[in-house]
Amino acid sequence: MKLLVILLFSGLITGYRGNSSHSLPSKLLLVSFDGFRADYLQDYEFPHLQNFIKEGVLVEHVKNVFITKTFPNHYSIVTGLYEESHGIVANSMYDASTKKRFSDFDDKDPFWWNEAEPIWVTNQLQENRSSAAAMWPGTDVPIHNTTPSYFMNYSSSVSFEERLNNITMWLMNSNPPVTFATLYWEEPDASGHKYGPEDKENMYRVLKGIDDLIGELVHRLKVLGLWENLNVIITSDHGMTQCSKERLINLDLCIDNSSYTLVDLTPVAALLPKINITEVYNKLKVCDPHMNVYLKEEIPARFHYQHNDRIQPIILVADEGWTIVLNKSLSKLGDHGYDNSLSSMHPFLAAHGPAFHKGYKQSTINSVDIYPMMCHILGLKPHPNNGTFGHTKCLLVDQWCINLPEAIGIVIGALLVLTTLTCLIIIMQNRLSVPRPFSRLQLQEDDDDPLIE
Ligand SMILES: *[C@@H]1O[C@H](CO)[C@@H](O)[C@H](O)[C@H]1NC(C)=O
Ligand SMILES: *[C@@H]1O[C@H](CO)[C@@H](O)[C@H](O)[C@H]1NC(C)=O
Ligand SMILES: *[C@@H]1O[C@H](CO)[C@@H](O)[C@H](O)[C@H]1NC(C)=O
Ligand SMILES: *[C@@H]1O[C@H](CO)[C@@H](O)[C@H](O)[C@H]1NC(C)=O
Ligand SMILES: *[C@@H]1O[C@H](CO)[C@@H](O)[C@H](O)[C@H]1NC(C)=O
Ligand SMILES: *[C@@H]1O[C@H](CO)[C@@H](O)[C@H](O)[C@H]1NC(C)=O
Ligand SMILES: *[C@@H]1O[C@H](CO)[C@@H](O)[C@H](O)[C@H]1NC(C)=O
Ligand SMILES: CC(=O)N[C@H]1CO[C@H](CO)[C@@H](O)[C@@H]1O
Ligand SMILES: [Zn+2]
Repeated sequence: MKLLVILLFSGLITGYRGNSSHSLPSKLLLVSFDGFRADYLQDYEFPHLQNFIKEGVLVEHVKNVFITKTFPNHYSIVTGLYEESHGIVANSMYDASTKKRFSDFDDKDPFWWNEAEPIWVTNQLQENRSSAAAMWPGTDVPIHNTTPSYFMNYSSSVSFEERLNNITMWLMNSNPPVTFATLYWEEPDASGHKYGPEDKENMYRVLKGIDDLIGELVHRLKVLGLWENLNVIITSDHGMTQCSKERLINLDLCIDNSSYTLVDLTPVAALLPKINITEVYNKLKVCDPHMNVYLKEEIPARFHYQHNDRIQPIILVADEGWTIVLNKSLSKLGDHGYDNSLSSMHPFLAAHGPAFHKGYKQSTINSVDIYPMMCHILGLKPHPNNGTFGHTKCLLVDQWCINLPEAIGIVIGALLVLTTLTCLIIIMQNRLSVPRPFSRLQLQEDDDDPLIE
């Protein structure tokens, strides 16, 4: 009896101690391989990534935000906001009131980033938590006067190994602990631009290289004992589509370049007219059938790309695979930036760790849904955003979720069971009530037929 009490008691204590580790804040590493088009996963082999997915979750298509460029989409992932709401509306921007310019080579003025608060800043405002970044647009800028506690200035010449080494070192040995970390890599975007996604031979080689990096990442996390407890999201900012020298839109053939200031060129051009806007608009409107021309006020609502001073008075949106040029030849065979409803513009998302189910696949989410999911995992209160937490519930172990097909299945199943039961009951009732008249009849027959025998 005494032994039993002791056993029970010690069981309670160890159980309590063991599982109190759940109250430690969970950790999340967010990884982006720039320009990883969703259907590369179907068209090429990724043994390491597929192993990662087998033990985790996959979202096959992430609907990203317009314009489908690098800086705007990376900022939407970490803020949950459309571009018009976070203020990074292009890789090249101009602000008329301050006359400031922004480009991916000149991006360190906090002015551009301060319209939103990225998750690494929010995470650090919580007591005893820090953030770390092995690059990600904005992580080397003091946004709301805060950089991640550990970060690298952007430089494309730092190897993946060094980024991986340093981010894992920061995840292991820091006080207060790093609970949110980012890791960014320039490929397969750079090669996608250079060769075009239809160059299977070169893309095969490049994408095999990406899969090897994912293998290295998982191996490193296992060696360091981080694999089981760290949540890892692998995703991207946008896809890539094939361009061609046969599909050029030459603005110089339509309008004199002195009548506007060009803020951004292709595949979404941003123009600030120097003369009467209507005149510029009318010339561009008839310029080329493979390009939509919008006054700022008439940009389609589905783009969520209108309500910001950094969006210029006229934007031109090229059709998929078309390139807007200024009397020049084509410089790249692949590009992105197009309409975000095109599936070629979509990236994927895979995730692994204690927060995620194992072996679950979902067809789609929006890239703005990633932010509320990450806040949930980290136990942070999200800022107002354009994402929907419910869209990611099926990926998470601590959420109860029924997706639409499942719900329909359950309803149909229940109906089937009910009808079967009803039928059975009716049949049984008939069986139970029918035999009596029968037996009576038989009896009567028996009674009436003694003479036959
Ligand atoms: C923060 O960490 C320090 C040292 O690790 C500890 O003494 C303190 O209690 C922690 N504060 C909270 C609120 O957890
Ligand atoms: C990575 O860490 C090493 C060792 O601490 C350091 O010397 C190096 O500068 C770091 N690299 C970057 C890009 O910060
Ligand atoms: C980043 O660059 C700035 C200016 O060049 C320098 O002052 C700062 O120390 C660098 N930060 C890191 C983390 O390397
Ligand atoms: C286009 O460039 C060529 C030379 O490269 C020049 O001769 C021609 O005038 C230019 N056309 C326009 C419309 O600017
Ligand atoms: C406008 O076009 C002319 C010739 O076509 C060229 O010399 C000039 O650099 C262009 N200006 C701008 C701002 O591109
Ligand atoms: C711009 O031009 C249009 C017609 O070309 C004219 O109706 C309009 O009044 C002009 N607007 C300004 C501000 O000059
Ligand atoms: C996106 O979220 C922001 C912040 O809550 C809000 O101001 C904005 O209106 C939202 N945009 C849309 C299209 O709902
Ligand atoms: C029920 C449960 O999760 N138990 C775990 C509590 O923590 C210990 C030590 O971390 C684990 O070994 C138990 O499996
Ligand atoms: Zn990109």
